[in-house]
This record gives sequence, C-alpha cells and structure tokens, in this order.
Amino acid sequence: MTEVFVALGANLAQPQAQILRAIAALQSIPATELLACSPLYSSSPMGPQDQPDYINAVARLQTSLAPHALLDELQRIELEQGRERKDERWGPRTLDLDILLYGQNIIDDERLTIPHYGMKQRAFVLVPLFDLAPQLTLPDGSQLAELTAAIDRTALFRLPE
Ligand code: A4P
Ligand code: MG
Repeated sequence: MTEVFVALGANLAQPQAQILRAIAALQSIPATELLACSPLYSSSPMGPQDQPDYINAVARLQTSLAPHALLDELQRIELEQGRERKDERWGPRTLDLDILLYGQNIIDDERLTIPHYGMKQRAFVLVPLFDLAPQLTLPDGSQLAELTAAIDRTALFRLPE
C-alpha cells in the first residue's frame, strides 16, 4: 500500500456539497482506503477572477492501485459529478481531484506529474495538507511545515466543522 494525498477543489453547483460527495466517493475506489480528510476551506480563485470562490480540502488515502489506475478512478468521480473540460485555463469546475503525492514517488509523463506541479505555491493545498501531515517531507527534501509557514494565506478561510 502506498500513502497518497489528493487535493479536492470545487466552485460550481453547491461546491461544499460537491466536496462532501467527492469525499464519500473516494471511499468507493477499489483497493483504496480513505484514512482522513482535512477541514474544508474557502479560497478566492487562482486564475481568472470572474468565477466563484472555491471550496478546497485534501484527503489522505492508502492504495494498492498504480498511479495511473488511481487517476482513472479520480477522473471517473469528476465526470460523475458533472465535470466539463473547457479550453479556459484555471476556469470554474464542479470538481477537481488532483494527486498531490504518491508516496515519495516522482512521476512525470504525459498523464501525470507527481508531486503536483503547483502544490508548493498554493495556500489552498499546503494548509489542508499540513492539517493532515504536519511532519511531511516532500520528495525534493523540502519540509511541508516550512512551505506552509511561508505561504500567503490571506485569501483562505477555514470553514466551521
Ligand atoms: N495531470 C497531470 N498531473 C496530474 C496530477 N498529479 N493529478 C493531468 C491529476 N491530474 C494530473 O487536468 C488536466 C490533466 O492533468 C489531466 O488530464 C491529467 O492527465 P484537468 O483536471 O483536466 O484540468 P485542470 O485541473 O483544469 O488543469 P490544471 O492546470 O491542473 O488546473 P489546476 O492547477 O488544478 O487549477 N483556485 C482556487 N482557489 N482553488 C482551486 O482549487 N483550482 C484551479 C485549477 C484553478 N484555480 C483554483 C483552484
Ligand atoms: Mg485537475
């Protein structure tokens, strides 16, 4: 089994309900166990500003699926929740599920970049990841605690549980 962290994001069609539904759907992935989920956060959009705020969270899983098989499952869940892929970069979506980390593996091919390319620059990823795993070291040796302490979190709000 490999420990995996998945980022969840949504900003359309009742985003908080989308995230809760996606967390439930993660529990249906074969050969995979949902270990924990972070609190939910609201965040202002990165990218085009003419879109609603996002709800973001991070889930901790363990899986015996290979990385690409896990991506297939995550994309199936996105489609089941009405995800449409448009040309606009960083546009609004009902659900985005990104693999942040797959153990300490480094993967870079046409379908997968792991660690996720933007994770170190995004408060809406680092802060919920830190909630789950404050001691984490990334595959490049950087400490999650140091990255999280340095990130600007002015546009990030933790939702009451
Ligand atoms: N792909 C490569 N690596 C991965 C990975 N580690 N996990 C490929 C998942 N997928 C990965 O993804 C495009 C392709 O990336 C996939 O086919 C997969 O093979 P996509 O979900 O179709 O497109 P996307 O998510 O729009 O692309 P991108 O550039 O990854 O978007 P981001 O970076 O995820 O940004 N603002 C706030 N506040 N909160 C957000 O969550 N999210 C975005 C989306 C923009 N602004 C946001 C947020
Ligand atoms: Mg994505």
